[in-house]
Amino acid sequence: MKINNRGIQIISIPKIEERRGNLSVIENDTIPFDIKRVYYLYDIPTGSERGGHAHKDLRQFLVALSGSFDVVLNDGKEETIITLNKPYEGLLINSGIWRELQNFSSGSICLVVASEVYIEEDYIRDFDEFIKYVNRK
Ligand code: T46
Repeated sequence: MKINNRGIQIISIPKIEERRGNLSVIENDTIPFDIKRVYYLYDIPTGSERGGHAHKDLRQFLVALSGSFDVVLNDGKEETIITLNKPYEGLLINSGIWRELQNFSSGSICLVVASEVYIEEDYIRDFDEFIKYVNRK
């Protein structure tokens, strides 16, 4: 599964560097969807894994605000692992992509910018069901 195909893309976030420190901003023109929701994962215990699902419609943009973690992505055919570790770079995950987040470093924070509000019905939480869903499309 290639970066910059229809499924996933690394996007740079504008950075304003000053002697006082850096500031990065995500606006509607930074990512290719209107922002409807923002949430973040933090206080993640060592060895813990998040995700383990795909979305039917939701698009998301993930940023390692602090520390690092791996995102394992699967489009139903191929698997790709992306390490996020820069607060000025994010990973766009389009709909129909299975994702698992793992190898969180101590104190890491994962910011998620989402295209939709939370809807449980949008989730596919079973991998076999995901494969069937992808093959139907
Ligand atoms: C994703 C990864 C990166 C809510 O009530 N509202 C919300 O907006 C979200 C995201 C979750 N929840 C509830 C649902 C569950 O009871 O919070 C609980 C944990 O959710 P979940 O098991 O889905 O968390 P993760 O970290 O495995 O997955 C989340 C997102 O759900 C998912 O879309 O891509 O973060």
